[in-house]
Amino acid sequence: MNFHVMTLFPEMITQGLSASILGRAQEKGFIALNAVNIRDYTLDKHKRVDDYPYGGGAGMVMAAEPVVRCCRAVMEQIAKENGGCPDTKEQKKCPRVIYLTPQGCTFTQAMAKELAQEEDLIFLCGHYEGVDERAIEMIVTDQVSIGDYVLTGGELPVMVMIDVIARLVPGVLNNKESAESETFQDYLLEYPQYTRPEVYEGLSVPEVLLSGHHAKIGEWRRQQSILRTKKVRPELLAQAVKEECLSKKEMKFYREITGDGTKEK
Ligand code: 6GU
Repeated sequence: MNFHVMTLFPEMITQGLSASILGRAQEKGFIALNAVNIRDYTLDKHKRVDDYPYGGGAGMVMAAEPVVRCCRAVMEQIAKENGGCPDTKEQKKCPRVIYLTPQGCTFTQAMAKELAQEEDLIFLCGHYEGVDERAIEMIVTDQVSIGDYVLTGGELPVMVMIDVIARLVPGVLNNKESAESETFQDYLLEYPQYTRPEVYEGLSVPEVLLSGHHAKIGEWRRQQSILRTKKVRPELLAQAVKEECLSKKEMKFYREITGDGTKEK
């Protein structure tokens, strides 16, 4: 899968995604990262990419021209790489162009799963007070935010999105890592983990984990997930119940801890 990022700070993207699992995934060719500098596409003689907002107000606005020209160049590059066969006149579908903005829909695991099906994704990182609306109208297919807070630009959000999407691409995680990738699948948070030593500064590992009794361990872990989700994300647990993600036994446990006897059958 190919990630194309249009930004004023390409080195921030390449460096930020070069370590650990995503670094390895690039080396092995499971994903490719193409960070493109929007400034390379300005026609301004002083290489400016921003200007004052019409109507006044604080800050600067990224001009439409460099953004649109940059996007067209990336699209052409993708078309060239995909359309190697001159015999087939087959029309490739246009890649999605995602604008990172606090004005977008909130990014979710479900959205990531859908985007992970694409062969190419183009991201536009805004800066200053935003991007000229005409550029957004012309090139953008999706507007995405990563949460209800304001960042200085789209670079950190795009790294978050690429990390989440990339780990869903086959080959990026090894089997062991991918087995652990089920969080949010059934609306429950992960259970607590422990490793050696058995006692650390007087704190012991829960007895059940040392028992070797796999069914009991599995049951305990699910209960811990339910307890944790109830404590910090009660709305997620409500979803889990609503979508019938809990077993009969787990529903009994749920009613015990919530004191909800109304659904007793
Ligand atoms: Cl995508 N961009 C900026 N600048 N701030 C954000 C955001 C995006 N998502 C949450 N806050």
